[in-house]
Amino acid sequence: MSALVLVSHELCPYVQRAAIVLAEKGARFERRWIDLADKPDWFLAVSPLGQTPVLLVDGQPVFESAVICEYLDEATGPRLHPQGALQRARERGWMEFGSAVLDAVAAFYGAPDEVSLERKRAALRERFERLEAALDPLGPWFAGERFGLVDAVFGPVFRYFNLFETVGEAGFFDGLPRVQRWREALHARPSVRDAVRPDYPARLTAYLLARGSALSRRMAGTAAPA
Ligand SMILES: N[C@@H](CCC(=O)N[C@@H](CS)C(=O)NCC(=O)O)C(=O)O
Repeated sequence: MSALVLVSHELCPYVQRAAIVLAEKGARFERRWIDLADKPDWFLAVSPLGQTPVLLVDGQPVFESAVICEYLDEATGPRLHPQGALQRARERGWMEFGSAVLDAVAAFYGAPDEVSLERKRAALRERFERLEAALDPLGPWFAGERFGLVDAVFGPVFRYFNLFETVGEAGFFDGLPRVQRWREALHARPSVRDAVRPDYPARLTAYLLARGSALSRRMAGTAAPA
């Protein structure tokens, strides 16, 4: 078995994907934490885009989270991707969609003013309505009874909403029962739960408060009255 090191940032949702897949595989791996605000030279040497995650496999870097997940799925059992080429392609498409949802989440928490915050909220809601239509009717996972790579991608997406709800930003999943059930199943999955450190909520809160965004002001209780 190769020596695996997952180069990580404490808040990075893309890192979490790889950590979830590693846990699902039961793989032994080391986590090496870095500060993206102060990237060490050794990290820049192995990360062509200067981004986390990077997986070091016997010292050889693999970058881009989807590529890391696919590599791990090919290299170690049990397979998380489905057997059929078409089904695999479809799930890869929804993994890409997961990255677009992460962009929409960042646009929401980074929205500079109240008008754009509401616009970004609506855009995010539209993404989840799309997912509702794509999810397996019985669940609990994206495609039914098999936990797949696409499920690993969405664990970190839903984690943001745990925090949003504690600061009164709720209702994103109202009327979307399949999405709600999927979110709950992911929340309870040990690989998803353990993909972040225990201080993650406090760190994310500090990060969001420091954005200078409409959400930061709401969180700090300084939003202008509507
Ligand atoms: N497409 C990349 C995105 C990774 C990414 O955006 N990583 C962020 C942290 S979550 C990063 O390293 N940002 C630092 C930078 O871009 O300088 C992937 O899927 O791995």
